[in-house]
Formats: sequence, C-alpha cells, structure tokens
Amino acid sequence: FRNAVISKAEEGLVSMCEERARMLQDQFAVSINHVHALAILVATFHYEKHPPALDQDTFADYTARTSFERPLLSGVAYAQRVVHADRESFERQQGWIIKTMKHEPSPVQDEYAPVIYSQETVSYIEGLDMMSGEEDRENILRSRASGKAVLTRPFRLMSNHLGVVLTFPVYRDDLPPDAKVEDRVAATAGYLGGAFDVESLVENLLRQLAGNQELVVNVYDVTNNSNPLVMYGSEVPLGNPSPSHTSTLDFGDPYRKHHMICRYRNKP
Ligand code: WA2
Repeated sequence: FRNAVISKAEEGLVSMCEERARMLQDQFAVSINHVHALAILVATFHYEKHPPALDQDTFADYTARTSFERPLLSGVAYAQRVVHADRESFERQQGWIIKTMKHEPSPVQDEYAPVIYSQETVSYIEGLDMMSGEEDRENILRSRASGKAVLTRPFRLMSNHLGVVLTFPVYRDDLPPDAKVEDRVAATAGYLGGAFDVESLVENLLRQLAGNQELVVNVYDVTNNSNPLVMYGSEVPLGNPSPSHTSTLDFGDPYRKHHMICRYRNKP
C-alpha cells in the first residue's frame, strides 16, 4: 500500500514535470521561429531594397505589434556588422558613436556589432557594440560561422534578470546551405537576436499551471555535464534526498544541452 502511494506521487511528479518541459520547449520554439522570420525581414527590407526600406520606427512598430509571437523574449534587436575601416563613416552617417555595453565610447576593435534597430522594450541596447559583451560576442561568432540560431549560456542580462540570448546571422548575399565558414563570415551583414528573460517570463508561465504551489522547478544548461549552470530556479542544496524527475529539453541549438529537474516542495 505504501509503495502504491509513493508511485502515485511519482507518477504525478513525472507528468507535471513533462507538462512543464514540453510547454517551455514549445514556447522557446515558437519564439525562435519568429526571430528567424525577423532575420529574413531585415535581409529583405534592409539589404535587398536600395535604398533600404526599413528604419528604427518601422522596426519598433513591427516588433511591438508582433511581440505576442515571441512569448519568452523580452525584446529583439538588429546589430549591424561594422569593420573598423568603416567605423568613421558609419558613425558620421548615424550621428552617434559606437559605445561598449558598459556605456563607454568603444576602443578600437577589428570590427563592431552596434545595434541600429531595437524593440522599444530593449531600447537601452541601441548604439551599443554587442561584441563588447563576452556571451553576446561568442554567440555572434558562432551564429555567423554556422548560419544557424545559437543560444548563450545563462547569464545576467542587461535587465539584471537571469536569461539567455538568441542570435541569428543575417547575410548580404544568399548563401548555399553548404557554404564554407569563410564564405559565411565574409558575407555577414549583421545579427538579429533577442533576450530570453527566463527569470521573469518562465516564472509567469509556470504560475499559470495547476500544481504550481507544490512543485519546485529548476532548469539547467548541462552543456558541460560536470558543471551544470542554473538557467531557472534556485540552487537546490547538494544531496537533497527528496525524489526528483528530470525531463530533457531541446531549445534548438544542438551545441547546448538543457534539462529540467522537478521536485515536490518539502512540506513544513
Ligand atoms: N539583448 C538584450 N539584453 C541583453 C543582451 C541582448 N543581446 N545581452 C545582454 N543583455 C542584437 O545577437 C544580436 C541581443 C543581441 C542581438
């Protein structure tokens, strides 16, 4: 009888954890699909029209009106690739100088990725060189080499919330799917991306589900299996004896591995 009670509880844990993992994974997937479409929008209207048929006001308006398509993203933006030789003319044309993510004038670099279009919710990254932040920079380099969507490890976003950044490359010319890395890098025009505000938006998502009170949910980046990184939730003390269930998550970047661990909240 006791075993039957335990297994009923475990069954509940498994089904509640799977429900949450599938819901989170689905909301990631729809958000990423829509950012993919935004990258194509920038390629089409900024690069394939002469002169460009896109500006900050249009980008801000379109991204505000379609934000419901990206439920886990706090905002999206477009950072243009600027090589050092073009910096002066870029700054003159824009009427502002490229700044670092610490809001200082950017020192000389081989190249920069200043934000030229942003959703109003992340307007604070306008004009900032996204290559000046370690996580953003790694994402930019990995996305343009692969031609695919990439995610950072979890880190404190500029909003001060824990989250991850998503980046899609935008190329000047249409590239064949088997293009070489050098060709991809050479054809790179910029980077369309956004911030997954995991800390506040996942909290919101989980709050709406039945059983939220009794369940403790953690999400980890387990890309390096021996060093799991907390992506959502609070650190559970090591050696916690209460039963847990682990659900795997696929957020669409094959380089990164994630999973969700669920436990029942200890009764007082
Ligand atoms: N967006 C919003 N908040 C952030 C952030 C970011 N990156 N990085 C740290 N806090 C325009 O990959 C290109 C967005 C970066 C895209």
